[in-house]
Amino acid sequence: MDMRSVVSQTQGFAAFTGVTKPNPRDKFFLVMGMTGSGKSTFVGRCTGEDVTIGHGLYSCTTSIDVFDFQCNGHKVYLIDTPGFNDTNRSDIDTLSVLATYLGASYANGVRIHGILMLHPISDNRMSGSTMRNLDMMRAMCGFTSYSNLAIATTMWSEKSPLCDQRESQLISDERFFGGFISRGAATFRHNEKGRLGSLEEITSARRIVTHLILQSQKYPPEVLQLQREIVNQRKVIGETKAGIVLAGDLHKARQAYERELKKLREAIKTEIAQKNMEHAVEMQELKADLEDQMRKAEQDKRALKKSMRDLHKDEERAWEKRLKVLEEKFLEELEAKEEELHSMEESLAEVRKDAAQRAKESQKVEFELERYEKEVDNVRGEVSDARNTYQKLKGQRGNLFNGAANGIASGLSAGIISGALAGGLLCTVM
Ligand SMILES: Nc1nc2c(ncn2[C@@H]2O[C@H](COP(=O)(O)OP(=O)(O)O)[C@@H](O)[C@H]2O)c(=O)[nH]1
Ligand SMILES: [Mg+2]
Repeated sequence: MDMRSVVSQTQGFAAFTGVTKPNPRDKFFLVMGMTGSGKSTFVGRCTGEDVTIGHGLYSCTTSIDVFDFQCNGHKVYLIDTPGFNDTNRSDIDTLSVLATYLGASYANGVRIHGILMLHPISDNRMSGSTMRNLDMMRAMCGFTSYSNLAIATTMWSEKSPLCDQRESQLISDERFFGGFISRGAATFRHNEKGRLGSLEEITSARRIVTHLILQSQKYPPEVLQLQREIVNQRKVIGETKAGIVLAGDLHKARQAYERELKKLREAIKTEIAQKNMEHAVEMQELKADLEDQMRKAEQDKRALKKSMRDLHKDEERAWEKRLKVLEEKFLEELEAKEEELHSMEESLAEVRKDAAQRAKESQKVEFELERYEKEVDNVRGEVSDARNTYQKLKGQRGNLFNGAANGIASGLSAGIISGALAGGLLCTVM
């Protein structure tokens, strides 16, 4: 990752969380969908950065990344979010991360202008993960109109004859896309014929983003139900609509684990009584696995009790660590670039000296010298840009990177206060 993307992602994040004031023309679009549905690829195609290989700055831990680019005269921020089917993270943790950032962003006056939901058409498990992601989407948004939602199916290159049939089912079924479509959502086949990296892929991504921009001009942004619940109503995660869906599942899972554990304990006793030690050991292992899952479920149960303030503290700690790494990385890159510049300047001085002796005879030498001087100038500009950006951001909040983290916390209360002044909203979060 180069310096420019470090800076631009940090700036994007600061804009999304309301640390820096966005321009009224700026558009914030959430990108949602299952893990593996092509979200990061889509975002990368819009910005021209490879966000899947390098990964976003924050994605390894928070899984929310903000990227911006220009589209039809608007600065568009795409917010890449984690899906509710991640094997490395519980759905409750995913919801918590979303609630933290969407809450902070809303409290600081930033509005979500549209949502893009991606769905891999190649996915044939249309019940489990798909259903879960759609349920969460509904519960998090709770909109009356979904005119600012675009649903795009991806992975058409892996098309099978079943895909068309699957698409019709998704579109017509109220439990899948049908419910959103009847309330104004539009559907797209993203990159239908093209391959990854093709021009068609870029065109298709831009077409979808353009649709969202146009819709956002016709329909004012609605506040997400999750944002209202967590900020205005000061609910804990488990009390939000989305949290209730997850809590229900968690309860069922815990009951099932308990039943299984009870059965296993009895079976182990019987095996031991019958001296079937090999069997007993196998069952002990199974029991240990179940106990582990039970512990995780207990952890999730505790997570449901977290409020915006708790989430904030958790996230702030994580941020501080992450941002420190980030700053180091940035400075390391800057140092390397400065070193490169230094050696280029040295060799330029040599070449100049050398050329001065021969210049009069040869135009070619002069031309080459000019070219090299331009090259050095470019690097000089790059270093000075990076230094300036760093200073500017650092100055903005005392310290660039800590500023973004602290800004979420301090801005949250500030946002609520200004919200109270503007709309007679009387509530304090922090
Ligand atoms: N064939 C095909 N592969 C895709 C498409 N979009 C993404 N992929 C691949 O699917 C995988 C998951 O994509 P990624 O963008 O990381 O999904 P995310 O988890 O939603 O961010 C990657 O290997 C991508 O290269 C697409 O439209 N067609
Ligand atoms: Mg991704």
